[in-house]
Amino acid sequence: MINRPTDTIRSKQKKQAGLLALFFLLLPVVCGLLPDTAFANNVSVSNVKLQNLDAAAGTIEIKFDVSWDNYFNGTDANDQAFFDRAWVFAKFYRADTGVWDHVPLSTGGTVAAYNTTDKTGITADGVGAFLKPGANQTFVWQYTHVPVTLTIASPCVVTYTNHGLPANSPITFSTTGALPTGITAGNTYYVKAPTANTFNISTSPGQANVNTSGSQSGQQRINAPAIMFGDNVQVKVFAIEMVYIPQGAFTVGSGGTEAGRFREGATTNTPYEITTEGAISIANTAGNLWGVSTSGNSTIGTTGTLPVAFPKGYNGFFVMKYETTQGQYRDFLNSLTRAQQNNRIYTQNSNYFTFYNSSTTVNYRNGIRNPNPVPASPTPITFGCDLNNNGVFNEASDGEWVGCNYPTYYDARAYLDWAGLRFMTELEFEKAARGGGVTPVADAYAWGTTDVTAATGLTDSGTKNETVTPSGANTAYNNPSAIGGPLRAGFAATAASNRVQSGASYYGVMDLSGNNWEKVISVGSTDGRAYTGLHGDGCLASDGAGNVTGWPTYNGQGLRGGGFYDSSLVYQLLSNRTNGVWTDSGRNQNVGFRGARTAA
Ligand SMILES: [Ca+2]
Ligand SMILES: [Ca+2]
Ligand SMILES: [Ca+2]
Repeated sequence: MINRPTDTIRSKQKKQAGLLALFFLLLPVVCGLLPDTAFANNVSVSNVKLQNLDAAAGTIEIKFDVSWDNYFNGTDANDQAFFDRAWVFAKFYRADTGVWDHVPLSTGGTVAAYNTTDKTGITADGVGAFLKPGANQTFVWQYTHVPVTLTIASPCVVTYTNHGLPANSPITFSTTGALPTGITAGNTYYVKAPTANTFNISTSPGQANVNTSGSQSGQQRINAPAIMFGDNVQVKVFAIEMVYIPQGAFTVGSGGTEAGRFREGATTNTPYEITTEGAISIANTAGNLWGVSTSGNSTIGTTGTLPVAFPKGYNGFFVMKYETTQGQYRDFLNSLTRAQQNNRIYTQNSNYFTFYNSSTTVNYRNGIRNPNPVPASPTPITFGCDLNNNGVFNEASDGEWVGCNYPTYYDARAYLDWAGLRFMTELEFEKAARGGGVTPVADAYAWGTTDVTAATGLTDSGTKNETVTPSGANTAYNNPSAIGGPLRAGFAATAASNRVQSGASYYGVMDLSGNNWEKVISVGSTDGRAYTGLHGDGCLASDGAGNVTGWPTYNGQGLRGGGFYDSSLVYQLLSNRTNGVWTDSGRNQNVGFRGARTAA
């Protein structure tokens, strides 16, 4: 079977370049290239450079290498190929505004437009790209295009954080989808009533506000210089390892004894086969999707319809190979404004652990920490990982590879919007775990069997090599005192481990059973069923909120897979729906998340 790599995930490289110098030299200017702090990460991005500035076109290339261990592929029981890719996206920083913004990607470099056969390339929305390992890859960044958000309102409000545009600045708009009614792509508009992060627009200087109506889609962009010659610009390239889950039929529910499990209507315990991305009827009648519980958190909810747009897992999709790690969440926080950061953490107190108030003690192995001192607002905080609690950030044993517990639903929603991803649904969770075309094993874990070996101790705590004792353990539960929190994402995989030993799903997705419970979109609630699976655009609201159209409130959330803290292993069974509906907006030491993306 597929051996899963042992490490996580995050990677970044930072490159500073004076673009005026670039313009004259037409060469990358290397200044301030950071050491590769992502050593031993599974995915590594390195040698990030800015090159080939074209001032007339307003473009510049971002060049980088991306690599990871144990690049794999296989064929599932539906005879469909699956494999891993890196989801790569970039952020840029303007020293004049002090803000990190998302880089909209264009073709023209070595990375072509997304190819539906190979599942590589820049996605149609320009938010990022799925890539194979390779050196000297290049994106084109059209730096005159800045992602913004528009309201559909009277007047229309444009949100562009720290835009710096004075009143009456001429601007145009473009889109990867559709602009709302009232704004025409390419027409000239004028900035009106600017605040730090927003403005209205008019069709002539000083004239009436433009109002918007109807609907919008895709990424909206303002065509104004994102960078100016002579600006000090930094670019970070992020990579997240993802697994492609191919199109094909699969089964939900196992026919076992799991709480709340799915079954086919009008049967006692027959698993239900998902054979379409079309609408699915939810009813306790033959041929329809139903569940064994109609009350509490394990409920299937009311009779109804799962609309066409709800991601059902029949069509192909990508899912993150690992739970979001603490290092990834740290990197996310470190690219936000202070106002955004403040809503994505629990405490701003100096020296405190970020997710836990009134303590300089590590709680349940979340080592994300505030510096000492925290700067006065509005200066952004630079967070670090400090699991070993010595006040020195991002050391080799500071746990940045550990699954990130404690984020709220809204924290996860913001992270996924920022990363250009989306939540997975609980149907996709079962597909990613069980595999397409696979006959369910009653009461199986994500690794496909009912066998389980619980971890009781830690080795190399907090490091990239962290593993557990006894040898062969593939999950933890009941919060073992010698562990005390979630483990390194993918902790059980070694170069020699098989699927059961590594705790891997059918497709090689790690820790779907156990470590942290995972936030999914629920089939059991009205709010969840309204989810349409649109992707994040890389940009957050000025208060740090994820703002993708159609993503539910926390009432649309479910939890799957169980966690280290639970007193029983039954929650880790892949069809367990004890918390299939989870209407909680708070933080929990036992809950994390991961992202997904629809594969066209
Ligand atoms: Ca430390
Ligand atoms: Ca998990
Ligand atoms: Ca957004």
